[in-house]
Amino acid sequence: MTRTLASAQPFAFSFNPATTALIIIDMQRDFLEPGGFGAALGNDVTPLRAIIPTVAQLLHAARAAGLVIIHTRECHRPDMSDCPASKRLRGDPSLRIGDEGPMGRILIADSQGAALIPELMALPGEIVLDKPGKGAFYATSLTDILTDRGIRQIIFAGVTTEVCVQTTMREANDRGYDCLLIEDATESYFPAFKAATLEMIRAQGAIVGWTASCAQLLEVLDA
Ligand code: C5J
Repeated sequence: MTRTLASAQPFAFSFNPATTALIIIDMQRDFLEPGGFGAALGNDVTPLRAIIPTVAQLLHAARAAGLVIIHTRECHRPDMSDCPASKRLRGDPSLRIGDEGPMGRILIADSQGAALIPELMALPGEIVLDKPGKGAFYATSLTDILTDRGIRQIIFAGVTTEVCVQTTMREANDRGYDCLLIEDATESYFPAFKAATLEMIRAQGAIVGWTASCAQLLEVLDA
């Protein structure tokens, strides 16, 4: 049955729980805990940790409503054959992708750092999608996963707003999905980048998609 989130911006967002997926982007220890990749790039992880309770609330509500749940992880194979040199060598981080850090090798699939944070572990039956890029459609089976399950609308949460979340939302929008980003369930290391991303997503008549708060969505999802 179609539900309408009348308070979404820039106008009402309609979705059917039976054809909607929740995609939680990269809520991994490497981005949210000290000693990971985000910190190695010089970032303070504290603002990202502040959204954990809201993402958990969203996840529980989505599970209760029977949405398809997909968790993504930005990470690479241990042999790093899926990590271009341009990505590994970019900038001057204190630890590069593949280097040994306090949580194992940075952004490598089997390391502790690449794992989802304990507060947001996937349940059996939920999809955990490893992706080598910023966008979750690049070099993954996400298109097949969504098509097989009849998904038409996608609700997004996770980190970081202007990098992996925005890239994936734009990829999804181009593929014909209606996309809603939950404002208080996404975060950036840079507050101005988050604010700009939310604005550019919903500008020009929802050119990339819609935004709403978690409480606004839950009012409709729980109804
Ligand atoms: C970044 C991400 N910021 N998950 N990754 O490098 O947004």
